[in-house]
Amino acid sequence: MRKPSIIQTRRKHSILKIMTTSQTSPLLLPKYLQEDDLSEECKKLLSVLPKEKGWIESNLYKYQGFWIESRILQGVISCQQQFQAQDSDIILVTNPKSGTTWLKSLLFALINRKKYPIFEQNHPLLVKNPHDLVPSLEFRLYADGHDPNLSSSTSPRLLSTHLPFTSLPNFVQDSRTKLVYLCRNPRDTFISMWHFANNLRLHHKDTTTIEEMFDFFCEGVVPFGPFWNHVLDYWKQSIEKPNKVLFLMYEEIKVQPKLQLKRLAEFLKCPFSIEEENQGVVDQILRMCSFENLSNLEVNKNGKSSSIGIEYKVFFRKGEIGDWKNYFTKEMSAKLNHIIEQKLEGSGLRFLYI
Ligand code: PAP
Repeated sequence: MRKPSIIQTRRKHSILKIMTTSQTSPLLLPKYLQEDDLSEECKKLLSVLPKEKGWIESNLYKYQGFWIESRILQGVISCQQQFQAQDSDIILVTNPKSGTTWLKSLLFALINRKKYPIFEQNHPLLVKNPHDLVPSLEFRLYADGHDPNLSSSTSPRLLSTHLPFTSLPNFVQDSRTKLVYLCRNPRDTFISMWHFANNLRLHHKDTTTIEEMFDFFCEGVVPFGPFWNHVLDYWKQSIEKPNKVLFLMYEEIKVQPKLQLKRLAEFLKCPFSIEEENQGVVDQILRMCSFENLSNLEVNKNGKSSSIGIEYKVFFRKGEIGDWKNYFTKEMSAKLNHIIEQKLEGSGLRFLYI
């Protein structure tokens, strides 16, 4: 007989925890996690979706094969129904905690380098958080269920999503919209997610352990997970449609930043000229978007998102490769090695520096 999965064995335990955390006032939660203003359609759907313990909010729900928090579901459905992609759109896609904030800043600086010379006083990246410059479809633009009317936005529109490939709005798949996918090794992604969730969960009295959340991660029960399906679907698309999907890795950008930024620029058809290279524009962009620079800006140290109600500083922790080594036990490492081997087999994809 098959051993009961961690999900089954912990279900009873989860329900008890959910009851405890749901007693906390929703007013203490970040705005985007408050469930009280969900549409009736969304509430109805939630009542029939499979449910598990959430990382930040009480619950995660399984929708179209991936796990999602209730409030985000509304934004997902709305953008799936209403978003009309344009051929010139550029959409950044990531698993949460794969370096989204960093790549948003790089994309914005790169695409707008003529309009906003790098490091010029009042450059938007020096006074705004990258999430406000490259808005998320499901967290931001469609979060309240309404069509935000993006028709007047300047082209190219820079947007982002955490949606798995198969759940992207049809228009995105059918158009010439470019997708920039950023992947990070699962160990650091998990640790980053663990810290992020702890930060936002501080308001609840919760005693979730790292081992428990690690087991959920391995089972695929993590926002927008399973992690593997997310990464592998975009990996395959990047091989099949190299002009539509660019697959980048956090670790590669860390190790060869110039090379990867130039790759990104070429993919987006805005390569650096020799003149720009001689003037040091590539280095300037990398410096402006570095962890050191962004995390020390006033907006990112003390600012807060008005739309999603989260302090920007939670998006900047360490920004390093290999922090997982400070947390993983030998058992966790062996378990993840085994899963990685199984999941990536035959795909040609390899996680770096793990
Ligand atoms: P999101 O998917 O919720 O938007 P995301 O930006 O992907 O979050 O995750 C934040 C991670 O990116 C943090 O990683 P850590 O927890 O391992 O430290 C954060 O430190 C890292 N990060 C943010 N900005 C940068 C940057 N400029 N360079 C490198 N890493 C960064």
